[in-house]
Amino acid sequence: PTMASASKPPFYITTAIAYPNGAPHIGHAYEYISADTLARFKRLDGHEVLFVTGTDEHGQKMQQTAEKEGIETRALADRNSAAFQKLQETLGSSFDRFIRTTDADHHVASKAIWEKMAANGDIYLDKYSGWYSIRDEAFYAESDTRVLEDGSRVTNDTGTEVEWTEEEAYFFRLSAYQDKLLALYEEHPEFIGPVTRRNEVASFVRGGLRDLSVSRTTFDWGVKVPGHDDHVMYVWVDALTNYITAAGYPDTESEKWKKFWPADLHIIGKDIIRFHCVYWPAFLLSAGIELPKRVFAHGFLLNSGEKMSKSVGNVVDPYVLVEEFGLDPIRFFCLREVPFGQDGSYSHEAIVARVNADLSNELGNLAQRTLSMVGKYFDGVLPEPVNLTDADNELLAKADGLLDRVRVEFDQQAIHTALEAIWEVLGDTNKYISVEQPWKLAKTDLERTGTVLYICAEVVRITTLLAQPAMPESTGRLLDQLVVGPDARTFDSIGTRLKAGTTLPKPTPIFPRFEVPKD
Ligand code: ME8
Repeated sequence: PTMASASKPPFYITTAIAYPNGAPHIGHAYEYISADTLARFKRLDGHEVLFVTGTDEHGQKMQQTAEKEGIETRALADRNSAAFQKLQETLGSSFDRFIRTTDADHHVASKAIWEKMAANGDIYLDKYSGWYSIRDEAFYAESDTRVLEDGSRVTNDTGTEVEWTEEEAYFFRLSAYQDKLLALYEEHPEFIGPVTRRNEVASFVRGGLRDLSVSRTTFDWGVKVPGHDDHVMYVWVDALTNYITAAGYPDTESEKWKKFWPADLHIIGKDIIRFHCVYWPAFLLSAGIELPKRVFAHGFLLNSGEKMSKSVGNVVDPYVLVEEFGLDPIRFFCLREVPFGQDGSYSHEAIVARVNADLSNELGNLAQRTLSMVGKYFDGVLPEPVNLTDADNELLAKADGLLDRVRVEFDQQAIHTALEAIWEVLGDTNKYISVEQPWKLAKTDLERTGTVLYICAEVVRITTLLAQPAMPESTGRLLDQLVVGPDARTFDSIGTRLKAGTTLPKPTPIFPRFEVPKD
């Protein structure tokens, strides 16, 4: 966690923890980039942030995959968990902890919450018989499944295969929480975002809740149920618990716990809303633990409009994209192109179009023109702005007002509209520079030329500061060119101004243009 001013509350943000049963794909990368951007925004805005991500290593899917590969489950988990961590690092993710559910402290926390739920009378022993999807790690009512022509049975929702399961199991009294959950959605409408998701969850809960099977006895790869070594916890019980493990649970007297729990924001994908918005708050209510403030579900990333699948062969390796376009252009594309909370599509053409228009033209070109004219007409010394016109003041005021606008968007996880607002001001600045024409002014009025260039440089500084969460690396290089020091890059520096008289280095373009491929 980073240090921050005392006046702003700490901020705890998490991603889903991925199943490391295979290599990470672009969907995982999308979630990491988004959550990292939200975490970085809060840090730059003066909050002490705890950003947690990791891997969900237990359950039947992991054990089954390992058996197929002929290796120990632990070895599969180690290998793939490392691949997920490496992806995060490649994406520039600023996570504070990479939690693995096989970590010792996580087993302690999982047992502790289980014991609380049991002590509250919410856990009882019975027999489960019904359908289970190993792919989804989820139980399904028969009415939520159908039989295909080949005789196999799949879920209506996710299309994954289910198998008949009969075993002794502990159950969680989920049915007892229906009213409390409905009251939660009612009293805290902000608990689930986007809004449409809240309506879906509420109507699901209104339809009635059945008690949930929360332990398994037909395999043993999991957290052992306290006092009942022949049972392992249902993987979702321990998976969700990762969020409190990382905040220090069960040590509820610790600094960390007091500072960071309840979590401010769980970022997840739309396919796991029910687990996070129904089961998770019910477990916490049962255990007497405060509820997280908000769960936000992002959409799915589709390849040119099609769902990625191994059988279609269109699964995109995030490393290949980063290799081809560079990290920050990919981050920017994901964040700007896809309205956060909705599904999004990516294609080579769409990436090239977005990156060329917004990064290369609107920002890169503006910065490069401005800085090279400072070089050409002022020997690289930032000129003093004098006799500001209405147009100058108007543009500066827009840039100065951006932080407030962008903060409102970020607080609703509207990352795309936050970036849109920043780029709107860059658009205004590009119009301004083509109206003012400093390259012509330089022949007649050097003073006015200097003012125009100063204003442009100042807008570039402010917009670049605000774009840092999305593109940490390239904005850093651009701020270097503006001689904005490391201590002047947090958002409280937005209210300052570039110092006239500063010598700027010879600029180099930050955002290359891409060609549309022939095929
Ligand atoms: O669900 N586009 O793990 P997971 C965008 N272990 N997001 C996607 C995606 C896509 N194409 N495919 C998957 C799990 N995701 C559980 C989570 S949390 C306590 C346990 C998202 O590896 C998905 O929605 O299947 C989820 O948020 C994350 O990637 C991990 O998915």
